[in-house]
Amino acid sequence: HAKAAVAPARAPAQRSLTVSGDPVVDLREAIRGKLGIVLGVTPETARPRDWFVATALALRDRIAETGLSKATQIPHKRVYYLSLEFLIGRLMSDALNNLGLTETVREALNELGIDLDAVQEAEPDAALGNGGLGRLAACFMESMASLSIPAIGYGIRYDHGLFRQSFKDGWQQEAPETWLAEGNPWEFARREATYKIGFGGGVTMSASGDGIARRWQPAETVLAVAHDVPVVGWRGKQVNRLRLWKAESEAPVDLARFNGGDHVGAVSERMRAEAISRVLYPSDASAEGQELRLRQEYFFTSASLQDLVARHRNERGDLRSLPDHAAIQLNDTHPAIAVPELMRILTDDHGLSWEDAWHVTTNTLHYTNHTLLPEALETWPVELMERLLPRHMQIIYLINWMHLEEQGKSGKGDAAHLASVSLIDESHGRRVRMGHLAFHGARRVNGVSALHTDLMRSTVFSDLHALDSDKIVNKTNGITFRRWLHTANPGLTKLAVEAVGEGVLDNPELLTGLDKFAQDASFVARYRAVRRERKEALTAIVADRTGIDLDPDALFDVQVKRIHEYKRQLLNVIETVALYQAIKAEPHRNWTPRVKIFGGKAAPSYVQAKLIIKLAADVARAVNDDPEVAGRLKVVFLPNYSVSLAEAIIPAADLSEQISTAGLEASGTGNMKFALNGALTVGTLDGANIEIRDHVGADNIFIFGLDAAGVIARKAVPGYARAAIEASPRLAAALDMIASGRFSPEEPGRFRPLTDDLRHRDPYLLTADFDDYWRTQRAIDAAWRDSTTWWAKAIHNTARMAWFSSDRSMREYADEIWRVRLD
Ligand code: GL9
Repeated sequence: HAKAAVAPARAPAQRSLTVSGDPVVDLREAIRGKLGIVLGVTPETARPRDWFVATALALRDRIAETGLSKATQIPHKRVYYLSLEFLIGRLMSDALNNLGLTETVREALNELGIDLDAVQEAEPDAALGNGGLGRLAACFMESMASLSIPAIGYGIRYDHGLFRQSFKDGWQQEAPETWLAEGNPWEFARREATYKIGFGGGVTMSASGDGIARRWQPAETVLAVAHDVPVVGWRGKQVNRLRLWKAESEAPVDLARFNGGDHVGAVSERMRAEAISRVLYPSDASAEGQELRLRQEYFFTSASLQDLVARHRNERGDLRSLPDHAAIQLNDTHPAIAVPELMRILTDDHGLSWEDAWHVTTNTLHYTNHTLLPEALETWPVELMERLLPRHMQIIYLINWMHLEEQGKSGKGDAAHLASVSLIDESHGRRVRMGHLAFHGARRVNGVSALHTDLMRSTVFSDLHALDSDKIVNKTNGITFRRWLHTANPGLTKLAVEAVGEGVLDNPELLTGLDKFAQDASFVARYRAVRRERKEALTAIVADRTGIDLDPDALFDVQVKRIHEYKRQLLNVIETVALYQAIKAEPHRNWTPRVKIFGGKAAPSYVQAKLIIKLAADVARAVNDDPEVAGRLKVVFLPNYSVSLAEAIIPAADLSEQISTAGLEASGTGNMKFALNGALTVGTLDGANIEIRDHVGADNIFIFGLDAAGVIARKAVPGYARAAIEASPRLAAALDMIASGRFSPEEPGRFRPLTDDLRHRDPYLLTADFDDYWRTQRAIDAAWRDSTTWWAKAIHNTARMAWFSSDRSMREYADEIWRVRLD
């Protein structure tokens, strides 16, 4: 699909890369040169993949030139964003858009007979994350570069990102993802930045001055080798880096074993080392507690801290000034081992006193919590920590002892309080609570929406919060408009520029100027035409990937996100079944034609989530094959949801499903992307939905169901699920139809685990919210038929979403958490 110019058409001439004085000619020749000299192919034999690599390399030269001109200046303070996940997706559209080179490169490729869109399609997604948490880290990196905040993101260079999803008879199949199979043209390998990461072994003690020096003697060492991916800010002003660590072995082959004939054993140590950066764990919002995961967490945290400590020593010398020049953000608890690791580096390796080291640590580290789901709160068995990280376990014990002593001194030494604030959970075997550790070691702790932050204060962290009520702050999530408006929806961006001026590209607050066009017939017509074009493009993708034909005139009702019980895709499927029954009962009523679009991956071990996908697929088959509902209802499950697919789906959506059980979705960020692109939201009062309602206005969003307090109250009522089903004949009928095997005639009992669970437990309160959801959906049907009102609401959504820019989030972090000055 067309990616029109929204940025300045041509970039200013570049210094040493300027040869002819004409940027199109220079880029054309640069690309041709990369093709021949680097890839060794001719334009005639080059595959789309070769064109992508050649174009990326030509762009990388230009990015490196911008980045290097700044590299000599030492910034006053840097932000270090530590994250086990960066769901960055494709990088070419970001680079082109932010450098203002989209049209220049399009022309350059055109002159070579090549279409830029096809080249962009050849780029694999860098899926180094599972979902919202990893995508947030990617948006934040882009915004920091755009705001010229000096920042380095630290993570793992996984050989295999999130698995590829396909379907076999409606069941999810997982295949390895291979984004690195042909190398990564964006990255720079930095072997000079290689660090040793220890595991296991023991701790030796020796007399030292007036005390005892402890030193960790690891049994095993793995190398962490830096690979830098440039992150270009808007208008190319600043280039930051994402530094991803690759695990390597010190001894690539054991020659003695090899010569002795043990050819496989000779490389076993290497395999064990390299396993650390081999694959992304595909679990989301659940902690699986495997040893390899702890090894990954410590590996990237230690490498990152060693790297930033070395940089600080080079630039400033004294480590006691680290908090003045570095702010470290821990993205969830995955890097929480940073607390004892920084203490270890500062005391054992660099000789700081415990007091000085604790001061440095607790003034440099900050922690973001992304979920309160109990199954997602990381804890590690003390026994495993002692075996893998013996020195860290000692340090944690000492931190905890001092922390609990402090409680005693301030008169809060009762056992229940101590058990609640302790870094060690003694109730389920002995386990280290990583959330408590991160909380205690951080200067600021933040939640990701107003509601979520309030719940942090009142539930999981309430006792720790009471000890220091300034520590928890809210930082509502955001999304980068460069990707989620400018490049995903160039038509809407062009329309906005024409209506309110070019300045909207730099200052999204100007979007509010669109409000006054909400009733303007010619503007509305163009806004609708943009949506129509995106819906046609999505219709083509759906036909290509599923063989299902959609009608672009129907209401496109979309739920795309990880499949999880608390996100309640099942509620949407049950409503679909109820609608199917209603249409069949009264086929001649004036039904609003709807297309229900689902997308998302289930963790491979999450049995219930996979069964929900299968139900959606089976319902889709029955509905789509039934001539009686043709033209009124279609159901699609789009395989292999990804960042690049999201960029095609979101601008084509009319309705955005954000229907989690209130209190359980910490924020959501997909909700923001849809509303910005003008989809109306049907949602619960959960996460950032509440703040979206506050910004777009209650008349421009469809809110239903229990709020967070209502959820807690309802769960206290015995037999609440059974009562709700008895009170709702429509819900009962839909559940009966699913339970009867109507959608799975070859295996009638297939969905009983789902329906039985709803009847007897329903922990996510689908039954409580069903009737209100149904009513709201029917109100949405009516609203769609009143098209003047519908499109006015849509335009109000686009106009009022500016606050959800991740630039706003990053400014708030910079001011209130990191204390870095912005120019
Ligand atoms: C999440 C929350 O569930 C989301 O509500 C939130 O928007 C994001 C970003 O703050 O973080 N926490 C979490 O563990 N995930 C989130 O999406 N899960 C994944 O990333 C898969």
